[in-house]
Amino acid sequence: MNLDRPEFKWQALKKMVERAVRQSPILDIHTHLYDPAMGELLLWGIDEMLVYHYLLAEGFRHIQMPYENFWRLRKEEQAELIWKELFIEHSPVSEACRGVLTILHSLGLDPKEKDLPALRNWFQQWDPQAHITRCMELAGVHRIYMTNSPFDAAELAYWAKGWARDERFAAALRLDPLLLDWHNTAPQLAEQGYDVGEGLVEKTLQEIRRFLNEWTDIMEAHYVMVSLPPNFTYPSASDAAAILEGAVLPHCRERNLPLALMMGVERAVNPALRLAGDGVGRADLSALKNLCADFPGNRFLATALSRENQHELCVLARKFRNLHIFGCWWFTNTPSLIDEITRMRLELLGWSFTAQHSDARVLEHIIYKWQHTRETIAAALVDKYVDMAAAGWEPTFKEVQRDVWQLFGGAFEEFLGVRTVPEAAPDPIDWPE
Ligand code: HDL
Ligand code: ZN
Repeated sequence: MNLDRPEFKWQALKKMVERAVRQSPILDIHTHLYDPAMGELLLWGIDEMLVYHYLLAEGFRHIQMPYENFWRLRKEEQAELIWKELFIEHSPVSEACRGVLTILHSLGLDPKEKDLPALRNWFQQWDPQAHITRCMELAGVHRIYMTNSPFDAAELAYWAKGWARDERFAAALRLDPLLLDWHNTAPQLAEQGYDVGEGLVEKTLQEIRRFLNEWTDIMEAHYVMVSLPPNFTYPSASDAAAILEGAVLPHCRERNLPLALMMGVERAVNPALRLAGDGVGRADLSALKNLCADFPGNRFLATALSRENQHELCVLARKFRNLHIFGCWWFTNTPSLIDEITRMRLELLGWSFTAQHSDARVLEHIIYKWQHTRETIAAALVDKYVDMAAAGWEPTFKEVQRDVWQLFGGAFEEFLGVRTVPEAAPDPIDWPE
């Protein structure tokens, strides 16, 4: 028996690391959640959880009806079908299924409850504000970064009215239509009063910068973001490259904002699945390398959707200190890949990365995505600290707290150059021993 294994010789160290990971506050730097003042945009409750596009993709593997027939069903009917196929007739083994179990269990509900209407009644009793606070407390999340699009009609209606912001919800300015579909987006900017023509001449690029400045101010955006297809290249003669060079990157330098590149998503691989129809492709990371090298005055956040990109992404982060990599995004947000990717990052980058973002689309998602991530990352960190201890370097609890906070928001704050944890939150490393 190897008494050097954590469960024996390093029992105290193992428990200390698990406690620090369990307790750490979290900045959730990319989600699709919204400030509670944005009403119906913030999804929550059992039906939204069950029609989450991750579960729809898995449910469609059992549901034989034509896709269009499914889409014509009411949301409650869609949820009933998913519940039947993935939780009653099959054990809920997938990560997204287990997520529903974790949420129900954390909220004190019985995950083996067969009666969906009873669960529905339970959620409907909650006041949204109280439910948000409860979910954030259960998840240990101190700040939620939204994905805010000035091209989304539903969202525009709220920005037009304005409201007293909930400081727990920070904004990020999403630019996919501007960079990836300029031909159809130019008229939208023109309608909003920007003097843009189809040609990306200097006047148009200046007007795009005015658009970016105004939306950065309206949203109080903390970073700018775009998702990119696997075949995105830079440099190139594309509209995206011209708009990046002539407007977005100068804007980010002027406003001291990082640009987040989310690489390797192939949209609408199966359009019939709607939001569940996007796929993954290995991205050409030379685009990221060239952007980091050509624009040393810009800071880049980056995450890659393909497992095959992860090692190259780590090595790029070693080469460019204006690059900060984050998260196990979407199809890599599974225990086996979070474990593999996090260990790779710790071994190549130390603490200078952000381990995870939830990508939550439904409020309760933050409960499962962060509980599962904390479990997986704690196991990896125990091994790493045991390795250090075995070489004579045993950490104090405060050192572990400091390190863990780096992975869950501290490194991101350093990269942003600002403390973003709300003042009301406890100082991330001032916990009781
Ligand atoms: O482009 C993105 O931000 C992705 O996260 C998509 O929204 C995707 O549908 C998703 O929710 N992934 O988790
Ligand atoms: Zn997302």
